[in-house]
Parts: sequence; C-alpha cells; structure tokens
Amino acid sequence: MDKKLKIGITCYPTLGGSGVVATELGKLLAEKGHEIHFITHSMPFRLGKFDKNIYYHEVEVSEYYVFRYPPYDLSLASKLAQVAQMKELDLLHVHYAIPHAVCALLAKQMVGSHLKVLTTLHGTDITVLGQDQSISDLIRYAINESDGVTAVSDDLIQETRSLLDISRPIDLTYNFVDKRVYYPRDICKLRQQFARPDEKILIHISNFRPVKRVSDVVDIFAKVSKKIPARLLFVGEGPELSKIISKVKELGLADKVTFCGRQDDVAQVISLADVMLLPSEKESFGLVALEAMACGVPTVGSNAGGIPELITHNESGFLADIGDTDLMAEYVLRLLTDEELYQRIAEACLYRARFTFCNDLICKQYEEIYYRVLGRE
Ligand code: GMT
Repeated sequence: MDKKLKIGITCYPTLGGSGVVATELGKLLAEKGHEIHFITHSMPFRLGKFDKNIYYHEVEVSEYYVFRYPPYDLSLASKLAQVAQMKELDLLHVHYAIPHAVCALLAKQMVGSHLKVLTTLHGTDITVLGQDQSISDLIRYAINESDGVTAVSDDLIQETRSLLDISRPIDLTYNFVDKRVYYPRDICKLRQQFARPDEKILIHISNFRPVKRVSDVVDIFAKVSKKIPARLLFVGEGPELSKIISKVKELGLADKVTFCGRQDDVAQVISLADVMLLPSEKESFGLVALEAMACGVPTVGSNAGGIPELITHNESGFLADIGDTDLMAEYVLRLLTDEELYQRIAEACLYRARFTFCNDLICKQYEEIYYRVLGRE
C-alpha cells in the first residue's frame, strides 16, 4: 500500500456538501503524498490551498454554433481522458453518478482498462434522478460499470439497491470534517454583533432547495422565540430564499432573523450558534450537521435518510419525524433551557465528530478502497 497514487477528482465544484467532501478529500490525499488532479468546470470553492501535489484542470465547454446545448459531458469526458493520459493517472474518483461516472467510463474506454473509476454516490443522483425512468437505466449502468462504488450512508446504499435494483458491492464511506478546521471557535466578540447576551442563536445553513424544508425552520423558530429570547441566522441561498424572506416578514420575525448569504468560514459562523436546525425531507447524510457537531453545536432535525446514522437521537442531537415542527421546537427548548442536558449533548457531539467522522479515519478508508480497486492491496 506504499506506492503513492495519481488520482483525478471530479465533483460539482460550486456550493454543496459533495463538492466540499471531494475537495477536502483531495487536499488530505495530497498531504499524504498522492498526486491529485481536480478536473472540474471551475476551481473547487474550498480548494484555497497551494500544494505541490494539487493540480487543477479546467473543463472548457465548446461553444460551437451548431450545438443547441453546449456538450459539457463530452468536454468533461475528453478532458478526463486527456489528463489521465498526460499525467498517467491511476484512477478517476468521481462524485455523482450522473454525469460524472458516465463521463469517467467514457474516458476509461478511450484511455484503456488500466484506468480505474471509483464513483461516490451523494444522494440526489439516486433519490431524485433514480426515480426518473428516463435516466435510471443510465445511472444503473454507471454504478454497475464503475470499478468501485461508495456511498455516504447506509441509508443511501439501501435506497440505491431498492430504487435501481443494484446488487454489486457498495462501500460505506461517511462524510468527514477536518478537525483542524472544524472545532469550537472563540466567537465572544463576534457574538455581540448578532445577539444580546440573554438571547440564544439558532442557525440553518443550506442551498434553500425544497428538500431542505426551510419553511419548517421558520416555524420552529417562531415557536421557540415565543418562549425564550432567540435569534435565527440563515446562511446560504437558493430557490426558496425569497419565499422564506416573505414568510419571516409575514410572521413579524424580521427583526430577529438575519440572512447572512453565502459564507466561506463556516466553522466560525456555526460556532456563533447554540443549535443547528436541519428539518430536511431528504438527506443522504447532512454534512452541515456534522460540521456543527464538530464545533460542539447540537442539531435538531428530521430523521430523514442518513441523518440518524450521523446523529443519535437524545445522545448527540434530537430528531423528529419530517414536518413535526412542534416536536422539533420542543427539543430546541429542552436543549436551550437545561444547561446540564446541553453540555452533555454538546460534549457527545464533539466526541462523535472527532472519533467517528474524523478526516484521518475516512481518508484512510478511501485510500484502502483505491488500492483495492487497483488490485494493489
Ligand atoms: O443537499 C444538497 O442539496 C446538496 C448535495 C450535494 O451535492 O452536496 O448534498 C448531498 O451530498 C452531501 C455530501 O455527501 C450530503 O451531506 C447531503 O445529505 C446530500 N443531500 C441530499 O441527500 C439531499
């Protein structure tokens, strides 16, 4: 297992947990001496690091006038093949079956079968696209033809099997956080800008897509703030944002809610909060809850998808059925009014993030999978 590898990584490089995980993994692998080539349409937003083992190759899409739709997938496949040949890559690690695994398989056909393809499933490729008959055969093909497949929760593995009728082995590799970045930050001064000393801070971070049920976040906050002084921070933006701004105004909560937009230093922002809210309809893992956990901030959320694999109810957070905002609000109030309970849960969060979902452990798991896929165990 000694030989260092040359790995191409493709992900959605803009906002989103899958891009974060792919980028952080690449950075960790580079630190361990592997040569990492990010092959994406723009620079991964969390890359922010110069390292002799990290390369970035931009996928440029041809604007040729006969194309009604610029063929991004073909440009990606061709770039993957080019970089694989030029840099003698051992393996392509692609995040998302569609389109990335399909592009990687095409690149493999162009380059030769020595180039291996590892596909990581993150959720929406299965839970949303997998239900679409017009594309599910292609997803099944991409999964079955990959040399290795991983998924970020056991729930996602089960869903992949049942929705797509897949029987091949799929490795479970949970998401992780870098403990050197995600830890409780000293935010005393910053906190004064957001809340009075007697106010508690609730936070929600997402891409404001309907599956996140951001409207439930507002309902939970409305119930909580009737009972205790509290403020709500929203981080991120997306399709539901304007609806949520209107709802906050309609409920007369505007002076208690701050919309922070997109933020880079997520660990700092999360550390400001007392509780993270994640009432999602679907969530294959819920990376943001892990980021909160690592900063010692408990999550109250739904028991959708893989969330219960991350958060043990009543031990490292509180979970209720999707849409049960009464119970979620009750859990938040219980946490924020019982100091002893809060300390117990916050400590369990820190411990669990550090030992079960830590960067060293998960990075090693991926390395083992790479060597196995390459037949170099
Ligand atoms: O949640 C999203 O809408 C973004 C999506 C992504 O592409 O990052 O998140 C998915 O992958 C994350 C990283 O593995 C998981 O933590 C999220 O739970 C998963 N989202 C869904 O399953 C809805």
